[in-house]
Amino acid sequence: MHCKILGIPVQDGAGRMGCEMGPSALRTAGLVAALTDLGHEVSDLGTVTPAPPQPLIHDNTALRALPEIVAWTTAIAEAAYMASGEGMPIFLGGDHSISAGSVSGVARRAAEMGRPLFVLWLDAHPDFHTLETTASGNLHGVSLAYACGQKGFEGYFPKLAAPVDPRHVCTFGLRSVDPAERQALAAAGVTVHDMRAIDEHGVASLLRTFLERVAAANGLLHVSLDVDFLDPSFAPAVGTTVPGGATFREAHLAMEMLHDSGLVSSLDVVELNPFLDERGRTATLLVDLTASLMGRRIMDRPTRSH
Ligand code: 5AB
Ligand code: MN
Ligand code: MN
Ligand code: MN
Repeated sequence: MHCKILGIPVQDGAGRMGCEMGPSALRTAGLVAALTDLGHEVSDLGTVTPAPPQPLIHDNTALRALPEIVAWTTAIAEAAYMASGEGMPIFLGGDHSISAGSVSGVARRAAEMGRPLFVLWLDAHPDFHTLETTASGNLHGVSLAYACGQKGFEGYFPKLAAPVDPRHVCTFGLRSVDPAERQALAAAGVTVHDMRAIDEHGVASLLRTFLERVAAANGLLHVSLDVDFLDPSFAPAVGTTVPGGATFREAHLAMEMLHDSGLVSSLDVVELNPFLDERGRTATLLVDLTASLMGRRIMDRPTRSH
């Protein structure tokens, strides 16, 4: 596989500074070598740069850095579109606002290829706020709603070439959902596997069912990995810690199953805040999870190809 790495050092979408160091920390933790060791060809395409922000006024006075995130989204969507279609783009955040661009860019490519795009959102949060409903105003909490074509982004964020069908989205690991998000997820038909469901049924059975749907539809699959999917005891380097997250092995199992499915076509690794890390352990865990997704395994197993 040809892995195409893009550094996207956005931090204005999060409530605290530090995510701009994410791409550097992931590179320092050995991402390129981990992928090369697995036999992949790796191209580091460098750092995405945004256009200059244009002034924007919105009624929701809580919104923070709207012009900056809109400018980033435009640039990221174009870079994601250009990097997709062949090989495996890996988008290194940066806070989770980068996925407004990465998902919309790969969705445009998938539509051109005539393939439905599915999204697996591994996160403590659904990031399903609109510009109206967000109370914190932090735009890392709206990216999935935007990519799914939810209302209220028109005139602010770039027009979507191909909105993701919310019924093709699976949120996994949720344990912090705001009331407006709860309603919007249900109305849009997003699949929600919260931590309660994972406790009750396990990662394997829930994920297998979703992957079977993707395969049956001949879909492409974008995986968006927010650090806070993991329990903070394993992954402390994140601004939005929520207890009760995925364990070390639950996260690896998800990655191993994703690899074996042969369905994943692009990946975000987001929300790493190296300023909050403990001697690089979160960055190292994220590199190891990416390696599991790209084929590192304990023992040999068959892999499907689609
Ligand atoms: B993350 C919250 N829903 O809107 C909000 O980390 C949290 O990308 C958003 O998942 C968390 O501020 C965004 C309370
Ligand atoms: Mn998130
Ligand atoms: Mn989150
Ligand atoms: Mn469908």
